[in-house]
Amino acid sequence: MEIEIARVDAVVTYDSRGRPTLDVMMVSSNGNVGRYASPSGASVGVYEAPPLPDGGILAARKLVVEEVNRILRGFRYSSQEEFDSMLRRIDGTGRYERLGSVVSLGLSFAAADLASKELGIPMYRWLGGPEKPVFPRPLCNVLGGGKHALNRSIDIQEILVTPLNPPSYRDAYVSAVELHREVAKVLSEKDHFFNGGRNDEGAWVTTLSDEEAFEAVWEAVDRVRSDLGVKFAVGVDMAASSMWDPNDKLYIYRRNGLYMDREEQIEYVVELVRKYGLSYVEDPLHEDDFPGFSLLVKRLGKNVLIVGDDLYVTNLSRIKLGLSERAGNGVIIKPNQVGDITHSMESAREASKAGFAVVVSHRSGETPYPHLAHLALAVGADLFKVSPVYGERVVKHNELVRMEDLYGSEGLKPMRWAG
Ligand code: 2PG
Ligand code: MG
Repeated sequence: MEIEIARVDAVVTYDSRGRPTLDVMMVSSNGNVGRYASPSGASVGVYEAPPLPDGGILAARKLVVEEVNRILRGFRYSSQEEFDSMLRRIDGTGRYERLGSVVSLGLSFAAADLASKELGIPMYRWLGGPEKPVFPRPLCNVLGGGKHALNRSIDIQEILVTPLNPPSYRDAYVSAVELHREVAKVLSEKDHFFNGGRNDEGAWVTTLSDEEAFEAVWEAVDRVRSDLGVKFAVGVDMAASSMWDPNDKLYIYRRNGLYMDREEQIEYVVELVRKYGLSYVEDPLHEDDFPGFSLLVKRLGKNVLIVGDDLYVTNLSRIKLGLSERAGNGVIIKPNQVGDITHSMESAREASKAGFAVVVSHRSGETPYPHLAHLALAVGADLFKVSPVYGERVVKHNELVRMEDLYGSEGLKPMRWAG
């Protein structure tokens, strides 16, 4: 079945951090409406597609309401690939340098939303997912620092948890919310300055040191385990590109006052993993250090996921390079890093074919759309990296809970690497 576009429109709105984005609206000739607004990052990889065209957000809107609307009026598509290849033709640069990802991803997801409404099927089915999918596990930021907390909390950007034994997405999500709440209780006991403050993603911020923060999270994990019987794996996003000073070739831990060269950073990561029983480490090294990632896989990769975010920026050619060098054993998929759904799905499939774990992830500045949840189901993601609280995140977890209730599930993805 073909979907015929009657009209495309866009309104300048704001993401959860108050940065401008575009709420894109696509209307079919049958009168259905698809919508989406692209999110934004704070720890942005240098190889990401640019979010906005020259001229900023107003130029982005002008592009949609004038040029794109003119070209897409009357355009028909019967698959996401067909729509996204049209999008690439309109852009003409190969990486959305002219449109920017706010425009391209806004259109790509609006087209997917529209198609699922036209066909009366959930979006993950439109994207080729099975009727009854295997669900990812939630991977939730509970204690945060780095750029998401104005560098006034811990130096490590995120301490993350993932529930190991709940049988359903609903139970897994509920236990992650419980854990998030328990972390606050522990912080109010241990950190006299704790005032309930949270960062961009709703993770708690603290004046404790990085190491004390790990202790606090483990304390909360132990309590939830004895109260509810739920076990958790604990991990980190070091977001090391944000710490890296390319001139001095040092990683800078601003609050702890530490400076580490590459070898020291590697040893520090290994030490953290061993000392705090970490099962997940994202971006332990900066975005160009493919060999460093390979080294960490050799040393830790049997029981620990070493995941590239800024390293790969969801880009298929960078991922191919990393797969051949085993630079990591997991990859972050953030659709706005490459600007359309098709490219994101190709990257996820390629990585998962090579045995890499696929982690579909939110951005720190999000929008209140659930669509990312459908991408995770369609690619059979292992983990769904979205904070457990704040409306723009909750809506994504709730979508998975709803899909599980409505269409059933083949269970949750196994945690191959945890322990
Ligand atoms: C990350 C993300 C999400 P940002 O680094 O993984 O947590 O942050 O969107 O700021 O890049
Ligand atoms: Mg990251």
